Amino acid sequence: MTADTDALREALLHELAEAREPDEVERVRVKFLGQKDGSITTLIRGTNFGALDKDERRVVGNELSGLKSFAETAIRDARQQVEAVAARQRRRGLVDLTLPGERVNVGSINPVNTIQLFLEDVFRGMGFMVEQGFEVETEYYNFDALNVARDHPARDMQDTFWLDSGALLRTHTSATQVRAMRKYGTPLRAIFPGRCFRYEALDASHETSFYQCEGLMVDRGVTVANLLSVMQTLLRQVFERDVSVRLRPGYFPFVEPGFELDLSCLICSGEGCRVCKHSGWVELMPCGMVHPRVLEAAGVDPETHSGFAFGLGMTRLAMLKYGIPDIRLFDSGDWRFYRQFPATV
Ligand code: FA5
Repeated sequence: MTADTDALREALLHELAEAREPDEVERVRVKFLGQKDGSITTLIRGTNFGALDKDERRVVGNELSGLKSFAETAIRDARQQVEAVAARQRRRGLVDLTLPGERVNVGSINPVNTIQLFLEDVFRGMGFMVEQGFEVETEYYNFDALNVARDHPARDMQDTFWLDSGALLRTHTSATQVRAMRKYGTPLRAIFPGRCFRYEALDASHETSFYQCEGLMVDRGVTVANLLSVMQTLLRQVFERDVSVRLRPGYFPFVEPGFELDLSCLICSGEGCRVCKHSGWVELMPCGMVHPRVLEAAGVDPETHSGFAFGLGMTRLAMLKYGIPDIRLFDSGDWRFYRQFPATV
C-alpha cells in the first residue's frame, strides 16, 4: 500500500510541475481525483476495508485519507500558481485594444519655464553663458553698483521687499551684472534668467513676483548695432517669423544711452489694434549701453571696453507668446490653466 501511495504522490507532483495553464491543472485533478476513474479515487474505492482487521483498517485508512488531502492541497497550490503567472503575463504583454486606455496625468511645464529654457538655448547658440544670480541680494549689487542714487524712488519700501537683515529680494536681474563681470572678467556674454520681486499693486500685467532675463555683453568695441542684431535674432526665434523692432529713448541709471525696445505688433502686423493701442508697436524690453560707472564698479575700464544690457520680462513675453490675458494666472495654482501647456519643451 505504502509503495502505491508513494508512487501516486510522485506521479501527481510530476504532472503538476508540467502544468502551465489552469485547465492543465484541472486535467491532472481529474486524472487523480476524478469521481469516475481518478487513480487515487480508484485506489480508495478498490480497497477492501472489510477484509482488514481493526488495526490494519486504521493504518490503511489514515494512509489513504492522507494521500487524498495531500493531492487536494498540491492541486490547489498548483492552480493558484499558474493563475498568478497567467495574470502577470496578461498584465505584461497582452493588451485588450477594445478597452478604454488608462488616463495618465503627466503634469505640464509652466509657460515661463518653457520660455526660459528656450531663451537659454537660443542665447547659448550665440555664445552666451547662463548665470543664475541670487534672489536675496545686497543693496550694493541691486542698486549702488548700478549707479542707482541713494534717494532713487525705486529704493522706497513701496518697490522693494527689504529683509530684517538689511538684505533685499532683488527687484531686477540687473543685480547680477556686476557680480558676473567681477567673477568672469571680459570679454563676457551672459544671460541671467530668474525671479524678481517688487512690492507693488497687482493687476493683469503686474505681479509681486515675476521673471526677467537679463542679458549682458561686454567687450572691446560693442555698439548699439550688436544689441539690435542680438535682439532681432532672439525675437525671430521666439516668434518664429521676422519681426521689426525699434528703439525709443528710455531712462535707467545703469545704461547710457538707455532705450525701450518695441516690437511691431504681431496681432495686427503693425496696422494698429487694441493690443498695441493702435500704435502698431508693443513695448517689449528696456535696454541700453552699460553705464561707464557700472563698468568701473565691476573693475572694467570704460575707456577700452563697452557693453550692452537688456532686461527682458520673461513673464510678459510668455503672455505675448501664448496669448495669456492675465499675469495672475501663472501662480494661480489653477490646473485648468496649466493643463493647456505641453509637458515637454
Ligand atoms: C528693469 O527692471 C531694468 N533692470 C531693465 C534693464 C536692464 C534696463 C538692463 C536697461 C538695461 P523694468 O522695471 O522696466 O526694468 O522691468 C523690465 C521688465 O520686467 C518690464 O518690461 C516687464 O516686462 C517686467 N516687469 C517689471 N515689473 C513687473 C511686474 N510687477 N510684473 C511683471 N513683470 C514686470
